[in-house]
Amino acid sequence: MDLEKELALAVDCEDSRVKEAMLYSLCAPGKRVRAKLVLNTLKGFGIDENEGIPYACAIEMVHAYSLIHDDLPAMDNDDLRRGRPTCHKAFDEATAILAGDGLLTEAFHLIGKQENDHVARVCSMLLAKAAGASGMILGQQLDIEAENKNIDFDGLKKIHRNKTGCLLAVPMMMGCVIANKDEFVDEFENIGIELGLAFQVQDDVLDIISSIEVLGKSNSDVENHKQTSVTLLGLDKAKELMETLYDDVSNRLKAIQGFNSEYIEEMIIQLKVRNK
Ligand code: GRG
Repeated sequence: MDLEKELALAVDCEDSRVKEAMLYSLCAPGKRVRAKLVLNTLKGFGIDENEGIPYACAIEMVHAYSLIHDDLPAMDNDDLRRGRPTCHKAFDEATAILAGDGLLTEAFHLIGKQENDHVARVCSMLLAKAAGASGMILGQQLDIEAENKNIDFDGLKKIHRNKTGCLLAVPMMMGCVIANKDEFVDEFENIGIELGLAFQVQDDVLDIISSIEVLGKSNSDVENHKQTSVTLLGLDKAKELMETLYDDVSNRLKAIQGFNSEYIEEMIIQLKVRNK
């Protein structure tokens, strides 16, 4: 299975400038963490990963939309993403807004086209909740409100949980539903939120220790006067916390009966040593 090919095919709409912009951002070189979490959850339950491809693509489409909109001048006003000019720089602002809207909407179109009604309904509900105004959108709003403010680490954790955690938890939750293991959804949600916190603390660390060339994106946090795990805890404590959180996620996954955690654990090993 070629995930990159599947992603390009997932954008199933008329040829247009907005489709070009959607593909430009979706197919830019990302780590595909969210897609791989769906596929590796399925493998952990002994299910063929191909069953999860449309759902994995839908999550990456929602993620790509969030990155396009987050980079806009009205938000973080960033010029570089995934090592390339941001969507509004490569196209124009109006097209970038539409490309984000298009990816979000087409993600749900893709899920709605799937044959298994129960899986499609529950997965679209879970994805909408994670990306919506009680999840990622709320996180983004809280993040904007926190600019120039002295929030504490609990305040920052709330932002991270919503902005990053929800969209990192939902792939594993959807994996449970696709695998017909709905009873595991709540446990994977809790684990995914912790994984999201580890991932975001690491992002804060990388923003300090890695160069813009390696990261392939600008660090607008300083310019936008945002608190991060590093400004609140210090670099060493933030690194320590990241390690502890990743280890805890691995241990919690290992403890799930009937689930082979080795595939996601392997991802965690790779995530721990990422430099972007
Ligand atoms: C604008 C609706 C809206 C939401 C914005 C996703 C997001 C919320 C903002 C992007 C900025 C940011 C630092 C978000 C935290 C989540 C995060 C670490 C995103 C980057 O994810 P990676 O590292 O990116 O998986 P790639 O490019 O590898 O897919």
